[in-house]
Amino acid sequence: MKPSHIEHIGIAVKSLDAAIPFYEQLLGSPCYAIEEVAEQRVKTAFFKIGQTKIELLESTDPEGPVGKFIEKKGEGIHHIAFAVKGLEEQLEKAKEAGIQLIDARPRKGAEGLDIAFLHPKSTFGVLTELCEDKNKPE
Ligand code: CMX
Repeated sequence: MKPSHIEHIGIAVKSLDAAIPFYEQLLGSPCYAIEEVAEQRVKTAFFKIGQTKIELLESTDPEGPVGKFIEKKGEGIHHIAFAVKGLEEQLEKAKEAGIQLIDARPRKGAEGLDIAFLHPKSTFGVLTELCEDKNKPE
């Protein structure tokens, strides 16, 4: 798939209000965006570190993916997201290679990116996201 870089690391937290000041201090830069992704039942907060972002995820519903994750495993790294080109073709290739897709087709995620998840059962236990920013100039 040859991703260009790690687009972001998603970290599940119980409270954005509690976690944001820590990450602002750790990274030495302010949280630059807070966005609710209603479809995913999360509220997200973003920080930049080089080309990569840290995405804090607070659940808005205990039955949503992050709510269930925190209930089962507690706070911590939830997923890793790789920036790819040609997401649709990459998903086809992943499927052909026998990787279990959570999203068979790209959908819209935070910050307007096209995203798709690969199942952690197929990726050595790490929930893996592929994403493409179609608005980014080449
Ligand atoms: N990382 C690693 N493993 C995970 C995981 C995660 N984030 N979430 C669940 N799992 C594991 C579970 O521990 C479980 O393993 P065992 O069978 O060994 O116990 C297995 O995956 C299945 O878990 P489950 O609880 O039965 O299934 P869920 O209903 O929780 O679904 C998953 C898990 C990954 C399919 C679901 O969370 C999903 O579709 N995730 C993609 C969407 C998402 O995470 N959205 C939130 C972020 C959105 C954003 O960034 O904008």
